[in-house]
Amino acid sequence: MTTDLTARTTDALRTLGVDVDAISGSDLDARSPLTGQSLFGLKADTAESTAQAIDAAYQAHLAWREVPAPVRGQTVARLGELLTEHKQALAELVTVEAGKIKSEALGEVQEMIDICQFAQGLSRQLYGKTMPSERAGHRLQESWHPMGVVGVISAFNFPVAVWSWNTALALVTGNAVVWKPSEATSLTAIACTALLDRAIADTEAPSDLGKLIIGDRAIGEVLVDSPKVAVVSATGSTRMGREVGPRVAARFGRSILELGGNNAAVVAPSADLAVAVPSIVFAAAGTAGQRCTSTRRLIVHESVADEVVDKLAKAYDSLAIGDPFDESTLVGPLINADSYERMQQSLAEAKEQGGELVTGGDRVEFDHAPEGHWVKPAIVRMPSQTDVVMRETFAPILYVITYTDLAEAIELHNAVPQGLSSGIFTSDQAEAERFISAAGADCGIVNVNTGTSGAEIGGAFGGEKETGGGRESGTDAWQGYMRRQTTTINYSGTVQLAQGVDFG
Ligand code: UN1
Repeated sequence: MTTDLTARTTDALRTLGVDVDAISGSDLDARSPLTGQSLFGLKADTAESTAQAIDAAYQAHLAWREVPAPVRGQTVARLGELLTEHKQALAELVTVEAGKIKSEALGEVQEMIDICQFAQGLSRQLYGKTMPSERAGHRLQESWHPMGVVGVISAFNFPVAVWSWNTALALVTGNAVVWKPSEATSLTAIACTALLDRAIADTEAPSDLGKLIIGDRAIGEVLVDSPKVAVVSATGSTRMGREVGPRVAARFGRSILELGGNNAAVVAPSADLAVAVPSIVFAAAGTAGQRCTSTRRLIVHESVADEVVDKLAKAYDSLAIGDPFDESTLVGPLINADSYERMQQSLAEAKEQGGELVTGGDRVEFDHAPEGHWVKPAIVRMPSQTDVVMRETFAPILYVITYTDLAEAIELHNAVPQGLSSGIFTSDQAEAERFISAAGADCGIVNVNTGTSGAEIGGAFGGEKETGGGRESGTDAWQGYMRRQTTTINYSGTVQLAQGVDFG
């Protein structure tokens, strides 16, 4: 299996324009959760080569910031074209390295194409406001300028889309990017960088606009601490964000944090279960529960709880678990053994805290991949929102708790420290409105009759509280990659001070 997978991966890399011999080395293993084994060895970066990459990106940005934004948009548009052309090959690498099923891997690449198109449109819409001045013959305006170098730290679970959200916006807004991907997904990162380099060459943009650094946290620290990196956009655990956020803040850098979620779906008595159940199954068990937006808590009205749990359990029992390359598979492997261990640990704690396992939780073993870690997605009924429920376990566990009235559901919903994504399933409009109102769910994403995962790129993506407060992708998230400049222009030929101040 590993030999086949190595050959398949090498083919995909070549199709994507990667010089496989040039990346080979012995510093780091490229692994696949499909086998749990190493595919081949890679070269890694050092603190020194990271500092060089930052310097090169900084120099590239100096030229790039003077290129008109709509022209910058052409480079990103070209990246979108190359992604469209290479969609299959890149999705194949996403499956190999992150273990995503084919359809989700293709969806992730589609998300990249979408953001490139969005960013190109945006390149003509980096609007600044003009405000009326209180002084005669004066104009007051805001304009937006590039920040410099944007450092992107990304996680294994969206190995390519999260980079593209940041990179597409950072590039059209006139920045250069230095990317530190998860060590688990170096190959997809190498492939994306090859495509970006091609887009840069095809559009005659500065060659060092998109640098990649491969390796462990030590090189990430160089990125986080470098005063040349104006913005650090980091996706990962809240624990990681607790380190990155204060370190960037200590040097007055800007950070965009997309951290842990503990997303809940509320199921009201009036919910259309034909919509609710499949939506919850996708959000909770899809991607093997490894999205930051995965549904981890089900807050269900007591009058429908048994029926909903029963329907979910039936759906869970029919989920095809296995090789993500197989079209019929819906649940692929967990990323590694640690992830499996953490899931087992949480299930044991849930039991100690009064939980009752409804279904799932056991390992599914395949002869061809003894070191792979597949699990049956689990549903656990909990007596209340205990400690284990308050915490994000990055695996397919759905904790079920019941409520009696909507106010209680909202209270339970908001009681966790994280605030990324939420959803309510209801046919009662007043209830839906209440849930999305200021007095409702406290997340960055609040859906109605739609699951917590699978957001479109057009909306700003991110969450509150321990999720970190950052926003990426749609609407005005581009402002996170630019500095705002306020300008007063005096064309009156006289001196007039604001606020009516008289200075002789
Ligand atoms: C993530 O898991 O870090 O909304 C991002 C979603 C995807 C992005 C998830 N569009 O589930």
